[in-house]
Amino acid sequence: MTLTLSRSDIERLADRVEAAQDNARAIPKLTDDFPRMGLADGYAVQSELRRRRIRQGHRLVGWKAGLTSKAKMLQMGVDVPSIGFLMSNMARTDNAQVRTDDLVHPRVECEVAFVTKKDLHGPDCTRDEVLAATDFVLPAIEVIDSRFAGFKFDLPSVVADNGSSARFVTGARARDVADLDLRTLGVVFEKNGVSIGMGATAAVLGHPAEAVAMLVRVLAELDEPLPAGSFVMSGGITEAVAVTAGDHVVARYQDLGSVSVRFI
Ligand code: OOG
Ligand code: MG
Repeated sequence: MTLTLSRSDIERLADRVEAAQDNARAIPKLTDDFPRMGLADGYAVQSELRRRRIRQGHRLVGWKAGLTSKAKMLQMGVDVPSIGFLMSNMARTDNAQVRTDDLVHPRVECEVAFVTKKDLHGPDCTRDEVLAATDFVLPAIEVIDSRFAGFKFDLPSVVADNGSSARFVTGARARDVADLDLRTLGVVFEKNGVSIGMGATAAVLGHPAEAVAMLVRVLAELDEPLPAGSFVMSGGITEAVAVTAGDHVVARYQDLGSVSVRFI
């Protein structure tokens, strides 16, 4: 991947994204000022942001795949999957409260999360390798929050903003992939008791483990492995839905159980 940004531009853009994340303030998408920015530039800014978060004392717990379903690609107008990093301070337990004041314009997504028990790496990683390396899967909700005004962006900008990562919530029940057909699991997504979406896990690149394999292949381009014990979100099955304080969101999965989150 070739860069168009200089090292000082990468740092300047990381400053912008970091401030927008920390202050929950929307900024214009980065390509408005740097129209030649490409995907590699986006990942260079994201990697700089990851180094800063680690320096600040947060622990890298894993990674997320994003824009891995047609519903999400159509909603965001981006047709290439992407990845982002997940830090310890983004994690919330089942039915936790999430403060909306800390976020610009949060949205929720229902996703299957993987926890790995073997290292995965390399540009040829396959779905079967992912399944063999999976310790267990969990039902999850991702709370995304683009830092770009109007939740409008292009691929390089959203990658620089760490794939809109903000919070993630996991259900308590861990399941072995050998006991499930991970391709055909249904999910009903509800807000305040009303269905806001439903789908099946095949919506995610045909099989959610395919999204994890994609993520490992992108990590290989960044010279990063996916170590054993990593937590990985495989991407929203349905469209993301906006939430505000007072909302209660539940994802009810076939065979995986439910996971919920409350917004205050
Ligand atoms: C980018 C992040 C997408 C997913 O699950 O597809 C994502 C965005 O839509 O803001 O997390
Ligand atoms: Mg997501």
